Amino acid sequence: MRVSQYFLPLLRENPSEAQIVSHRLMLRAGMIRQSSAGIYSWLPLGWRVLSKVEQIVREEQDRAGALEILMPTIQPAELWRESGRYDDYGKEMLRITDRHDREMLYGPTNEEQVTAIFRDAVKSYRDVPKNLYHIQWKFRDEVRPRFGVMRGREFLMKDAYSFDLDKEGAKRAYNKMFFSYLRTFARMGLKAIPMQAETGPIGGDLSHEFQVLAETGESEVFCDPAWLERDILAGTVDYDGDLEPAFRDWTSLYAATSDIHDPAKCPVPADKLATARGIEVGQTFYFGSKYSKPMGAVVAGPNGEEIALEMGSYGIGVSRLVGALIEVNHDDGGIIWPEAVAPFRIGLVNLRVADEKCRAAADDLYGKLRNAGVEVLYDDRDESPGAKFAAMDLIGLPHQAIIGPRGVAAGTIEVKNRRSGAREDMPVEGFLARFAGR
Ligand code: 5CA
Repeated sequence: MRVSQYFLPLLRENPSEAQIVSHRLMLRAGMIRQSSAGIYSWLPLGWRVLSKVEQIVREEQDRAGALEILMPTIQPAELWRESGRYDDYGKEMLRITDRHDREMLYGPTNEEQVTAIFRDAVKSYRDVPKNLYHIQWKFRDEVRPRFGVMRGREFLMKDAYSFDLDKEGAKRAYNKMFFSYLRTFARMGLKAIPMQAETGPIGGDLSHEFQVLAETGESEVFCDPAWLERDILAGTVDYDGDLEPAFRDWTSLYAATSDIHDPAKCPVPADKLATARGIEVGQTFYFGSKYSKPMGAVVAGPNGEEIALEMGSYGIGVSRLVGALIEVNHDDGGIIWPEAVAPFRIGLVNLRVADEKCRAAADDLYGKLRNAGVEVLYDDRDESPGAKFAAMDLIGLPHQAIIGPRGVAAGTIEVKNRRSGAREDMPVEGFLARFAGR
């Protein structure tokens, strides 16, 4: 993509409404624009990152055996009356009346909707277990939407729902999601620690919040520092095997949010306990028959007996993750994208657009990178080198390839690593071998 043809409305100044760094940088880097409080449009650069985050979430859900569906954003109120949550949910639910005076709502979550789908389609124990998920926009009329996409009113969530015949089955489903979450966040380069949690309005008796440690996190968290050494990607997760021993091992290390943490009962001595702030990027719940019983989601067992399905639900804040990624990956110059979610891998900068040789060299390299399928953003604008460097640092692509008269004469490209700041002059062929696999 050429910057001259892109839609990248960068801001030079810090927007006054943004209190935290991810919100500031997402506005300045032209990733999002606010539509109304807590509701955002995603511009091309932001949309690319959101899509990459979404794709990693999807791949790890699929790997764990969950099946992707897509449920609507607007749901009928009747469903929520069946579960008894219509009145309980209070002002956080956006209620809508259609032209026929039917009561509808913009879904804040989908337990009722998915339970109704399952109840109507599945009648026999043979068709269980299943785990259905979707990646869809939610609406919660938060009292204080703030911090940009971190606490929005409209936000993108991945929510999965498991259906099992008994508690043991439901625990197996829970374990699969638990490990798929560890892998999902690790693939984005995030250290997300599962913490025992309260279940809140979703209900149930087993729940973990996955917290990414960051100074600006909304929750106060406590954990065994040994958590920080763990790496889920170092091994493989056997989703067909018994995950319970591994689950026990991972959860044997202490980790709790301030809602649950009790210094008197904490097994880690106070001087060894890590205290930090966390951003909740996901939460898992096991709640048994809380929805299946009132909504009549039952199947016939092997002897014809009626079995109320055992359920769990598993959410990931997909749009919040984009903010969380920036909170832990930035410096004074701007964002520093981990490769896995970077909107483009390489930022190609032509320092001297008026120079025929520079232009030819940059165009040639751009064509070769594109042909090799490398995601490259090419700054071909007639701007000062200073402005171009600042823009590249701000948008945070992992590698910058800089073309100027000196390098063109020598047949080299200056390559800058955004994270380390290291610069190196590379021959064009060496550069292509490294980044375009030639
Ligand atoms: N139905 C369950 C799980 S599917 C559920 O709704 N869980 S939740 O309430 O914990 O939300 C799941 C995730 O969505 C949270 O962990 C958080 O990362 C994200 N999330 C929740 N509220 C917001 C919000 N207002 N803005 C951005 N992300 C949010």
